[in-house]
This record gives sequence, C-alpha cells and structure tokens, in this order.
Amino acid sequence: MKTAVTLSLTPQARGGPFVFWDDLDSTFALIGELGFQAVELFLPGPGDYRGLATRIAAHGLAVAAVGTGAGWILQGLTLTHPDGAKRIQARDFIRRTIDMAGSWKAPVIIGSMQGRRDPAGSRESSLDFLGEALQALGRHAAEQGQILLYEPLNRYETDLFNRQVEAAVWLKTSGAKNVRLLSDLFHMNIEEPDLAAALREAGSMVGHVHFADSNRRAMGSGHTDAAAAVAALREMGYDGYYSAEILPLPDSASAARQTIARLRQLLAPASLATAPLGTLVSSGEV
Ligand code: LER
Ligand code: MN
Repeated sequence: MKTAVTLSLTPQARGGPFVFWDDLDSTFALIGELGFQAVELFLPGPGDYRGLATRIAAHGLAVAAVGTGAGWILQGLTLTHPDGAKRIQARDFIRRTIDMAGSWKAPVIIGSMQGRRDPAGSRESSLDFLGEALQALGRHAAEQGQILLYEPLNRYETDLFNRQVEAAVWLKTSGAKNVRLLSDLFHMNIEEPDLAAALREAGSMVGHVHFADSNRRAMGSGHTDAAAAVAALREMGYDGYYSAEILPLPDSASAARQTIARLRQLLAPASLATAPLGTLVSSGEV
C-alpha cells in the first residue's frame, strides 16, 4: 500500500481539495506520524523548491506526484486553449514542472490544464491539441524516467474526457506513449456507473488514484463504495499511490487521520474490513 496526502502551497487555490496548506516542519512531522509515505504537491509553478524537497525527505517522506493546475488558476493556461501562444506557454509550464518533479522521482499530473473544448471549434480539434501535447510531454517525462498522469475530470470541469475507459482507449490510439490515467474516485463517482468495473477495465492504464469520497471529503464521509474500488485495484495488481486529494474538513489533521484509518482498514485482513470504522479507530486497530 502506497499512501499519500495532498499539500497545496498555492494560496489562490484556497477552498480546493487539498488537505494541508503549509510547509511547516510540524505538518510534515504529522504526515509521517500518521503513517503516510508521501506528499502530493500542488505548487504555484515550476521553480526552485530545493528547500522544500530537502525538508520533505528529512521527514522520511517521498513526493508522490506534482499537480500543474496552478498554470490554469494563476495564468489561464491550458493545452487546448484557442490561443496558440497560451497552448505553447501551457506546454512549457508542464515541461518545466516535469523537470523539477523528475529530480524528486515524481510524475506530473495533467488535470485542469487539459482545458475544455473550444466553443468556436470542434471537440476533435481540441483533442488533436491535447493528443499532440501528451505525445510531446509523455516523451519528456520518459527522459526523466517518469510516467505522465492524465486525469479525466467530471463534466463540470471538462468536456474532453469524463470517464476512465474512454480516456484509456483514446490515449492508446492517440500516439501518446508513457501516459497513464489518474483515477480520481470523486470524479468517477459522478461519471462512472460502476467504479470497480471502470477501474478493472482501465486495468494497467491506472497509474495513480485520488482517494476521495463522493462528497470530496475523507473516505468514509460520503457514499462511495471504497471497499469495492480498492478490491478491484488490488485484484488488478495496482501498485501506485492512494493519494488523498480531499477537502480539509472538518480540519486537515482529522481528514488525514480518517483517510489513513480507512486505507488500513480496506487493506487489512477480511475480519477487520467489515467492522465499523469508528470502532477500529477508537480501539487502536487502525
Ligand atoms: C485535480 O486532481 C482535480 O481533481 C481537479 O478537479 C482539480 O480540482
Ligand atoms: Mn483529482
């Protein structure tokens, strides 16, 4: 089981689904004490974060992945932007993020930076832009020894790909190599009729998982059948991260604690997997 929790250092993303919002030593100490192996970073952009990387490593943590959505939030960039100059800037932003993340042995995520269909154009032309960008960026990630993660989002955030298998089939035919899916259980809850079936069908294309309940809170707060999703991932031999990209509710520490408890429960022997979570937390079983 590889576990991670999100940390945003992008104040403009406040209100977004990130558990921790500061890079204090006490934050990394708590993440380590809870038993997470890694942090997933949401940074304002590529830059010199050597101090941050050193502190993360000093606490025995790895970097699970690096998000690029700040390129959209702060600069309005997307890989499918109708303005060609913005598309070039978006690619450059991601390319430099890949270089930075590569030094941390982490893959980069393309989520919001995929953009949406140009209302004045066709979905096909937007997909052509996306496909060309993923080909180039997938090659660039390979040079860093990393995969590139492409994340289908729910219909309110993109109209390019909302579902796992559709995205997987398109990726395989688009010519993009070295690109795997980021399967976010929150988006999947909105779009997939059956989460476990979608994960199974996407199979080895699944490269990273955002472990979030239906209401984007810590698993166990909503109505997602996490047991079925995790069972499917285990059967498939999924060996990537379960990363909590969730709202920091009721507070960051509680959201992180509930996530790790639920993961331990789901990956525990069958006798514990069906017990009520509260009992296990209070009895110290998880
Ligand atoms: C990014 O991982 C994501 O899931 C998007 O919805 C941005 O919030
Ligand atoms: Mn996500």
